[in-house]
Amino acid sequence: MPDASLLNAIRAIVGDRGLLTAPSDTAAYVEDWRKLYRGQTAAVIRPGTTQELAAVVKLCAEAGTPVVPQGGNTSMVGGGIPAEDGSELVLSTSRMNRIRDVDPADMTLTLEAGVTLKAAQIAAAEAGCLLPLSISSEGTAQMGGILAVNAGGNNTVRYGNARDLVLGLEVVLPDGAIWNGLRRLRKDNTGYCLRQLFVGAEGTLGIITAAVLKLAPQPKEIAVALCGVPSVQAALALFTRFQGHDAASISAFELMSGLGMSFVLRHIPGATMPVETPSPFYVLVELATPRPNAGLRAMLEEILEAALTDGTVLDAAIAESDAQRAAIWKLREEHSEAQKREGASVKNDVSVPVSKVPAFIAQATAACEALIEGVRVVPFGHMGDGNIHFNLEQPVGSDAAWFLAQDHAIMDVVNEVVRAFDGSFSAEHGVGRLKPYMMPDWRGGVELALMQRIKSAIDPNGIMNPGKVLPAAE
Ligand code: 2HG
Ligand code: ZN
Repeated sequence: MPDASLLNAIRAIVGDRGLLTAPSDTAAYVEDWRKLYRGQTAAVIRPGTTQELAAVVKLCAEAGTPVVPQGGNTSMVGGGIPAEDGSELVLSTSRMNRIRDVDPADMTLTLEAGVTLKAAQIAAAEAGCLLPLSISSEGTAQMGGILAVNAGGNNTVRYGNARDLVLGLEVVLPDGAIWNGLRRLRKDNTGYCLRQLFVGAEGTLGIITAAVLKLAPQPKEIAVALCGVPSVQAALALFTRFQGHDAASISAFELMSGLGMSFVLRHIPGATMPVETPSPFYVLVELATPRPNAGLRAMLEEILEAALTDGTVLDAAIAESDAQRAAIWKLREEHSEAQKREGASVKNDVSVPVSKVPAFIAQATAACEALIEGVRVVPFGHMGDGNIHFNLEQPVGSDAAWFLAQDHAIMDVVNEVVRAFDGSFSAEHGVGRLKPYMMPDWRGGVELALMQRIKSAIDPNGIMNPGKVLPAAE
C-alpha cells in the first residue's frame, strides 16, 4: 500500500483537487464500464499539467509504487483498472484537457490526453477540418487512452487506426522524464519511430500526455444508408460493389445482426427502424467526400437499386437529413449499451481478412452454439476493415455468473476459428487485463521476447500499468 508520506508529497504537487482519496470519490475509477473488474486504490491522482504528472510519476518511481493511467474509463478489457490489492495508484488524465493548437494550414490538431474524442472532433470541425476517427464511446473516451490502445472504430476502412493519425507525442516515462516528441512533420526518418512504440502499448511503457494528430479535409457531401441483407456473404458482396464504384468514398461499412438490432430496439429509448423488412443482418454504409457535387447520393441509389433487384439487399433506407443520419448511426452505436442491458456478455474483439468475415462468422457461430446451448450470438462491427465484435449473450433465463465463468472457454473456441483465418484475437480494444494470458500462444517466441525486452528497457521496475498486455514474468 502506498504510504501517507507519498500521498502527502503528491498532494503538494497536484493540490487538493488533484488528489481523491475518499472511497466515494475513487469508486468510479476502480471499476470498469463492463463491471468485470473492481480494483482498489489509496488515491486517484488528477494532475492538471504534464509537469505535474511527470513530478508525480517521479515520486512513484522513487517509492516503487505502480501507477495505472486512466482516461475516460471506457476500456472493454479492464485496461485502466488497478489491482485488487490496493498497491497501485490511479493516474487520471481527465483534467489535462486543453486543445493546444489547431492548424488548418498544416492540417494538425495538438491536444492533451484528457480531451474527449468528441471535443477533439469539434475543435477540428471549427477549424474547417475533419478528425477522421469515430468510436461509439467518443463522448467519454479521452484521446490519451484512445492512442494508448490504438483505437480503430468506424472510419478505419478509409483513414486507418488512431496510430495512422499520430504525427507527434509527448510522453511521461516511467522515471518521470518528459519526452517531448510533439513534432508535426509528415516526413521524419530520424532513427527509431518512438511515438509508435507508445501507441498501442496501453500505458505499459509510459503515459501519453499530449499528441499532434493529422487532420483530413471536411466532407462536403455525406450519404448514409441502412440496408437489410440476407446473409454476411451478401454484406460482403455489397461492400465489394461499393469498392468497385468508388472505394475512396467509403468512410464506414458496418455490420449488425438482426438479434443485435432487436436488443437496440428493445433497450434504447428513441431507437427506430427506418426499414420495414426484418433481415438476418444489416449494413450501415456511409459515403463521404470533400469534393463538392460529387454525386454520392446518386451513386448510392444506383448501387442499392441494383442490389435490391438481385436480392443482395432485402430493404434499404437512405438518410434524407442530418437527423435521419444520426438516427441510423444511433442503431449501430448503441449496440454495446443495448447488449449490456440485455444481460451478461462475453466479447471477442477480433479481426480477420475482410474476405473471410462470412466464413469466420458462420464457423464461430457454430462453435459457440455447440459449446453452450441457447447462447445468443451477436456479431457486429467494422466489416469494411475485417474487425468483428463477435459477442455472445447469455442464454435467456440463465445465470449471469455461470455464463461469465465460461469466458475463457468461449474465447478459446472463437479464437481457434480466428487463428484458422490468420486473424487477431485483439483488433482494436487492446489486450488489457482480460487477455494477457493469450499472448504466449499468439505472440510467443521471438515476438513476445522482444516485447518483454522493450518493456524492461523502458520500465525496468515494472511500475507502469502492471498486469496489462504482457503476461506476468515466470
Ligand atoms: C463498437 O464498435 C465498440 O461499438 C464496442 O468497439 C464493441 O461492445 C463491443 O464489443
Ligand atoms: Zn468497435
